[in-house]
Amino acid sequence: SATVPATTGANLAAHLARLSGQRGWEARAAFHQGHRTWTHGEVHDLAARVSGVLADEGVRAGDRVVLALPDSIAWVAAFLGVARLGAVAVLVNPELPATDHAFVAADTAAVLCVTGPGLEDDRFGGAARIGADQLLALAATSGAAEPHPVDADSPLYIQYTSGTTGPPKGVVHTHSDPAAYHELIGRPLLGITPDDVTLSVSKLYFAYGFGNAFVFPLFSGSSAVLVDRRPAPAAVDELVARHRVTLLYSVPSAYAALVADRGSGHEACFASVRAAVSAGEGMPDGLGERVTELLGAPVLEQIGSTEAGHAFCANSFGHNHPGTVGRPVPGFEVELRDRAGRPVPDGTEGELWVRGPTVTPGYLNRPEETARTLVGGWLATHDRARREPDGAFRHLGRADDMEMVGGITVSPLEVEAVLRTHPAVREVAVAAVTDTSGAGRLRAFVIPVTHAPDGLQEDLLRLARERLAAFKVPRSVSVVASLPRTPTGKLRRHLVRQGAW
Ligand code: 3SK
Repeated sequence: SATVPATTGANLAAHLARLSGQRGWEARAAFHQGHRTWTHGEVHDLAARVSGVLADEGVRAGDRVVLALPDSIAWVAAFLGVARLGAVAVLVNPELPATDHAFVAADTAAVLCVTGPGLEDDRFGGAARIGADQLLALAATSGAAEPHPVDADSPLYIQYTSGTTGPPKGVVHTHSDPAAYHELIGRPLLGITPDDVTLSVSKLYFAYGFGNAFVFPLFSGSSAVLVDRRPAPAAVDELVARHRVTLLYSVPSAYAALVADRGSGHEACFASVRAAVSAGEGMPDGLGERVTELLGAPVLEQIGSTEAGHAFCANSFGHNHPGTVGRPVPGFEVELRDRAGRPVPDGTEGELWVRGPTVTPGYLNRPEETARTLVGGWLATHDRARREPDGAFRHLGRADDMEMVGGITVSPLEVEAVLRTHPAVREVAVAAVTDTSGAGRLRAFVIPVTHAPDGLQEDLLRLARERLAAFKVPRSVSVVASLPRTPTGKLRRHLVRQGAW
């Protein structure tokens, strides 16, 4: 950026507003919330006036502003309003406990927090606070602030990611990243056009949801349905039918819930869907076929990370290899390395390392973590995978997923795959849980399809004994109502190990 002068053209909010005008999208639907639709023109006009309110509240270029509110038009306008000022939006889950919000506000030294309902307390420490409703009410009579000139690599937003240990880390992304998500993934791989309608089960404050339901619609002139909470299966049916959704983005556990309790075959409410994108973790065997049967559309699996910004491997209509996360997104390089960071021979399992245009410049305030994770421009994802002959990657779990039981390493994914073949099992997680003697014992936790049939636990243990080596057979099986997952659907195996969720 030293040689590229800062311009308002590089400012994401200014760029998107101009794009909408140039392409004639002003009167087209951009976001649907409840029974109201906002057009692209209305969104950019509202965002410009929100930037005026934020400037009046004292927000300046480079300041951090926490957005702690559910997916809504207020979220969209606040993000673009912050971007227009050259300030940095900090995206957080509004449902986090107060201590987590306090941590994020302090870590980012936020000047202002835009909050949703129920967050009126003083959890954000010294930062000022404005409610989303008040922000929109003030915007109704406010003028717009001028877009602030920025470099393409000026920070635009920060998302938090939790490691297996230590506090969450703030991942920084820049003003040029969203255009790259669309130019590398949304347009070429998903073929998004102005006629598409998106429903993303993953929320806007996550990397997956941010690209799906905010970036792609604004860069393509299409629209997205915004829902404040993760929709239950019946709500997905209703929203897809009402808005004639064409692109459904979800995660394997939510797809499993969507297909559960249904007969076989296609259901008419899904007639508009042209693709079901899945990320967050691998699709269990057989689930992709059941989703395709129900929706009448292909399942396109992909993998990404908060640090990469969006997907770095993806299937597409032109090349869909079920059971894999697809080939590297053109523009990204992907390598498999061993634990020491050396490339592994083709066909062998290794850890995924990624290099590409949207990889984060680093973690906020964490130089050591940044140096460990970003080595020579390559991002260590800690995902294990194997390259298939067609160049697609088969995801084999997290590098930190292996369990030690009696001094022997066990892949919980292998045990889970066996237990999942039982027709009464909807979801399963296996982990080594420390017992009162201090020893790690393999334990399985299952969510049944409906209610647990009599003798389910004994059946599952019998199945495990038949199919697995003795040291891989769980000591016990517990029926649970939920499993600890990130909102993008990844299992929080460290919480399963602690038996605490
Ligand atoms: O969780 C993922 O694998 C993912 C996929 C696409 C975009 C972003 C993310 C985090």
